Amino acid sequence: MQQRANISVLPVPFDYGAGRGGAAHGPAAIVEAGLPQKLQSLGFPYVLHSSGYMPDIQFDLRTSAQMKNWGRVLKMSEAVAAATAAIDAAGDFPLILGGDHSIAIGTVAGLAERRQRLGVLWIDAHSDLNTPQTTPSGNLHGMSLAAGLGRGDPRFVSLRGAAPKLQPERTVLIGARQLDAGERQTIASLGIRCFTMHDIDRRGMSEVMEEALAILSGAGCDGVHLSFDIDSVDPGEAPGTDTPVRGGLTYREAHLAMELIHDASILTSAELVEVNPYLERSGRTAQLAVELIGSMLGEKI
Ligand code: 4U7
Ligand code: MN
Ligand code: MN
Ligand code: MN
Repeated sequence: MQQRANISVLPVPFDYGAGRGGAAHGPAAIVEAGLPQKLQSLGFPYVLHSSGYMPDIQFDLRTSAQMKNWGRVLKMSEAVAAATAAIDAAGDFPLILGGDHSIAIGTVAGLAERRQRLGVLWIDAHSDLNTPQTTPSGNLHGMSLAAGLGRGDPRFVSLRGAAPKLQPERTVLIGARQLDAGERQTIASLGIRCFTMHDIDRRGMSEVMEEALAILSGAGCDGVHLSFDIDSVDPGEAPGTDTPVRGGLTYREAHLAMELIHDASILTSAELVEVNPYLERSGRTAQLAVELIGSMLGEKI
């Protein structure tokens, strides 16, 4: 991102897209772990939005086996899309704090409003490419990237108008290590670039990120969104998350990825999702989130 841009921090206290509760408290945990102080110490002007833009979803009980709590996810997505689009239109850098990863249905829809060639860097143990037809769980946080790419229920796919919001050639995955059969098929048939943990093991994070960033730099993007799922990091470092998968990014690999993203100067927005402070006592996962945001903004450790 451009140095000195105004950062607009949008909390999304929402967890009905995940299989259990707790991630709704992620934004508060990340703020309490020192995000404002971090932004200040790095010299970024910032505003911290309240969650007052979120609609009342308590009594929306619309649900199905294939899309659990879809009514609540839809209402949240509409509000998040509107808030994200407004921040982007104002020329600020949207920094969205999740919440479970279903919030990306909203953020991507909001960003795509002004950016028809939006690139996305999806750092995650998973690919979140399930649809209501392929999902093994019915949890919408496993379907958010699919929705952005135009796959799934039309109410999500066409949120705020035109679909698809994303194109496969501007979509890059990093850190994948738990892909469902239907997701593998989608990656292959759409030709999405997916750097798995195997690739990172063999080639090293530095080379993998270099290639990933070169793909996005050369893809004619009119913006690049980072969607960082904290479960990409190894559960030893990031235990406070709903769907941990062993064999993840080390502390240093995660930071290096963020540092290289900063150095490429291509980001126009970012989100950090899936921190669930209910699953640990130490607060180390939220602390890690703050540190990683620091590296994304130019801190070198
Ligand atoms: B996350 C899963 F089956 N693929 O669809 C599913 F393994 O946002 C997990 O990346 C999804 O954390 C994880 O339920 C969603 C499962
Ligand atoms: Mn995810
Ligand atoms: Mn994940
Ligand atoms: Mn998860």
